[in-house]
Amino acid sequence: MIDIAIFWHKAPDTDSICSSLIFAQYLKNKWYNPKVYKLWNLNNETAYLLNMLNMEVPETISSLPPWTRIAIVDHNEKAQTIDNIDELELEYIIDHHKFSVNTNSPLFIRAERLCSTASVLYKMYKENWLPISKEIWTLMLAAILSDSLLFRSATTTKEDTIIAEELKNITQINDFKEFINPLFEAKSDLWDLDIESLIKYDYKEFEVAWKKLWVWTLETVNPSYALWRKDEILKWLKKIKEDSSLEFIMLSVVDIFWENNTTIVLDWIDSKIVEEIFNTKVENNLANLKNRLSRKKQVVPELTEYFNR
Ligand SMILES: [Mn+2]
Repeated sequence: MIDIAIFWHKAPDTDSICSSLIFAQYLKNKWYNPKVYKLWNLNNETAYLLNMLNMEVPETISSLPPWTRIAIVDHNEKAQTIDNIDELELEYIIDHHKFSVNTNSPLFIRAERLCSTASVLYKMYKENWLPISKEIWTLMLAAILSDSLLFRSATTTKEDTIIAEELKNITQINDFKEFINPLFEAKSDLWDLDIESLIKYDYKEFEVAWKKLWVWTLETVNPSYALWRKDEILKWLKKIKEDSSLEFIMLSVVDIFWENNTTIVLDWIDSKIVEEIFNTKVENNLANLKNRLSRKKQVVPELTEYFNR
């Protein structure tokens, strides 16, 4: 019988999915019988990875029966998780983001300031002397390389690079670039996406001082795929901002090869905010945020501070 459900955040990235699968194995070692679900479709990068490793794609859900015991991975904000979270028994949070969670009962929380949730899980396995299969080692490495954008992101720590070196020895994947580039390419393959899927590829909703902010990041080796559809994107941003009563919305197109962030900004109100916070100019709805590759470290903290004022 399944006794605990594990899932990752809406609009998932590779770290969140790998980490859910890695944590499922961890809980099995602790005599649980977990099942991993997804709340959203996989992006092309993760689909490519699971296919490469011959791993099953988890079933999609939007809610679970009341009192189901759950573990949430790579997120902790209500806006990003399963719809009926308040009816469920939250037992575990494994994460590496800022915290804004209120819980009704005691639970296990493990979060560290590392580049990926997979790095946190690597340490948990080591500390507990748990056995790990080759597949799980590979998922860990993929998640670390993906979330750190091959160590280019400002979230990367010394510890992450040491963990990656240890994983290199174990997996015998010696050329990180050769291993991760096809994944980055797969993620950047946005031609066939309709505009709604494109802009919802990796959005995150935040609530600051009762205001709703949506911050998108589209990591790609081909930023032109998104930028040449700017007008269509702006129409959607407008619609979403109105429909969801948002205070602020932005979409960062992050060039992971040249390490540059071009952000699409909707209106003059948002433009003023972006200009003030990031010390830049918005022209034709575009702002150059330079090498701000990391949403969690170089974008969200500034926004949070601004809206808390
Ligand atoms: Mn992550």
